[in-house]
Amino acid sequence: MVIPTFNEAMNLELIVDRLRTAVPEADVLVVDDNSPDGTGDIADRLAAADPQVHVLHRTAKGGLGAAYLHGFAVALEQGYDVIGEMDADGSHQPEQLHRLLDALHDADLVIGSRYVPGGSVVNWPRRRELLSRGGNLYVRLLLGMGVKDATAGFRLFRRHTLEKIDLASVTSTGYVFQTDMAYRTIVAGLKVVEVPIEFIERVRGDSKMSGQVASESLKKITRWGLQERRKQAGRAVARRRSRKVARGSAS
Ligand SMILES: Nc1nc2c(ncn2[C@@H]2O[C@H](COP(=O)(O)OP(=O)(O)OP(=O)(O)O)[C@@H](O)[C@H]2O)c(=O)[nH]1
Ligand SMILES: [Mg+2]
Repeated sequence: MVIPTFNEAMNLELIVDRLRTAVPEADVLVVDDNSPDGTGDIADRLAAADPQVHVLHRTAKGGLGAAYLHGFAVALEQGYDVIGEMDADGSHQPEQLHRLLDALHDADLVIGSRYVPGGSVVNWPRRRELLSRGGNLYVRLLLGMGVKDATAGFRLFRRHTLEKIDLASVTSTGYVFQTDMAYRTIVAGLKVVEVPIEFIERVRGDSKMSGQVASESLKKITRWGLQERRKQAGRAVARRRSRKVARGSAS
């Protein structure tokens, strides 16, 4: 499980302990962007005490996507067959990870989803939920993707899924990274399965959600959506042409 952290000193130890207790066979890789609050030192202490906990120190805050890409590269190199994502702030409950593991036998990517039946969000102000639901609706409409919670960050990838996606070409740094990865998985012809989870708003520490992160999402999703429409239009024209050719050669 890759856990990206930026200023999570108040959360990291508890979440790693919960994860190691809930799923003892899971190894943990904390990817810290040189947090000024000392999260990296806490991660080092946890790693020194537990051989299944590892830390990747990065030099500066580079965004969630960049941290995950770095973590994935390390996990792939180490030979892991299943590589997961989870937030450090307690929003994703390690005790529910088994739900994702159970679904993995029939999936290339499993998403812990707030918006499938049985999924829920605890303690979000109405505005925040509307923003998240609106964002997901926009993604579904523009990209024509069936995924209900494309922005969710509690996930399990099979190794071959990450190998099939061209990770070197992923440039999304903020939270749009999640949508980007789900979209690429589907475009690669692989299977995405959503399982319901209960998402709990962070209790301690500050959110890293910002206007810049939100506007990166909006811009990228709009661009991909337009590209998708152009591709669909291109395919329709090609189909019409080939029908004409077929008719022409038949007469
Ligand atoms: N390494 C690294 N981790 C990050 C960065 N930005 C966010 N994170 C981590 O990514 C996870 C999700 O970030 P949050 O701030 O909780 O974002 P969020 O869940 O959308 O926002 P809230 O709902 O307000 O908590 C947390 O574990 C953060 O510490 C970053 O630039 N670098
Ligand atoms: Mg959070």
